[in-house]
Amino acid sequence: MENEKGESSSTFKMDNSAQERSLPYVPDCYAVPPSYEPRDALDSNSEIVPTIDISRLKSSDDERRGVIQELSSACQRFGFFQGKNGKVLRRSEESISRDNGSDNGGLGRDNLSSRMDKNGMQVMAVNCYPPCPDPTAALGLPPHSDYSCITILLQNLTGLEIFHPSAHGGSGRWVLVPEVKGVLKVHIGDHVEVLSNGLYKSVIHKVTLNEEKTRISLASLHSLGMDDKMSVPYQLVNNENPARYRESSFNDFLDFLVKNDISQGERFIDTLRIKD
Ligand SMILES: O=C(O)CCC(=O)C(=O)O
Repeated sequence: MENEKGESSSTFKMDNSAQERSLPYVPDCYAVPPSYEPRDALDSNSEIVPTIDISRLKSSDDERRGVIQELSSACQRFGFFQGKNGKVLRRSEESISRDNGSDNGGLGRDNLSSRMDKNGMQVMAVNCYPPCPDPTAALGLPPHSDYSCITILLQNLTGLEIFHPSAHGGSGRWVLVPEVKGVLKVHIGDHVEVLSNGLYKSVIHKVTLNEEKTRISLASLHSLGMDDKMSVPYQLVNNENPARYRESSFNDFLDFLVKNDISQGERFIDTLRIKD
């Protein structure tokens, strides 16, 4: 459809964004809603975000067991780690599933890897966050978790913050992920929280803006196929430990996105939780 000037309603207008117009203030449409007020102040001690040398997975059995323990602990506490020196995806994926149970059932290394190899998807997101005149008034991305098994991320500047749920006696705290050269950030996604029946946490994260510099991040999300259901493996379920999540697929997640506003804090994984 065209207006009286002959412009199509689908025409993408250039030179119209807040950045291109060099606005010295944050327009209302970008302002952070009150519901995003930090649940607690940012923790400036970024040292606590674990950096793990993945190449040690190729070392002796003892060394390897040590790395798997470190990965497991990071996935339980944060749902996040920084991986250096390795083929991060394959090796961390294998270690995460191995630590999580035997290799011969629904959740083991071979099972998850072969499902990923057969039908798995990789989605690449290239995010560009222009400088913001008032970084306290807007966010690059609102708090969310990823509907993937894992997400691997590369950033040119700091800005990524993860929520550390057990900090401060359980009230939680945002932690700024430090920029360490040559290191990839690995997020545990909703799929792995379900696969581990809640042992590993799908990390809630958000992106803050920089007053002077443009931030760019490359996020590679790895998940099962569109209709492939992720469920809690029967090996993890017994009378004391019932299944805590319903099964779901990527397509179910997309349906949820159509019907809900995740910018208002809605999380798909919350709809999967089975109440006691
Ligand atoms: O830019 C970042 O650091 C995070 C990107 C992200 O969370 C996403 O693409 O879902």
